[in-house]
Amino acid sequence: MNRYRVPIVAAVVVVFLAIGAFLIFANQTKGGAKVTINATVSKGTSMSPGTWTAHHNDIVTVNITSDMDGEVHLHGYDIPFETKAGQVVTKTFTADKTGDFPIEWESTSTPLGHLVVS
Ligand SMILES: [Cu+2]
Repeated sequence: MNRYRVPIVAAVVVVFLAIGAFLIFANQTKGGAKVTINATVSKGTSMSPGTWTAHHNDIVTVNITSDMDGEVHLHGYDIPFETKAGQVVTKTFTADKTGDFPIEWESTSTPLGHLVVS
């Protein structure tokens, strides 16, 4: 028997374990990605897209364009977007809370959609 065989097999096993551990670790740390959401609000009554999605700890940038002045309010994160007709309002935040968070046209409490952080 080749006396180098055992160390070689051991080295191969170690490499495979390291790759496996890396892949498991990479999966567990999913999140932290940069996510951009471009939303359009019409007449303070509807929004497209109505559902915003992100993973836990993603860095979320939201660009909202409204055809009316007013406030779009993201509940849970409690972020107000003060819109001016025809202008883009941009806010960036870390999705550090999981759940389903309502988004509304604040002055009339009209539901526009929701943010889902999984
Ligand atoms: Cu509100």
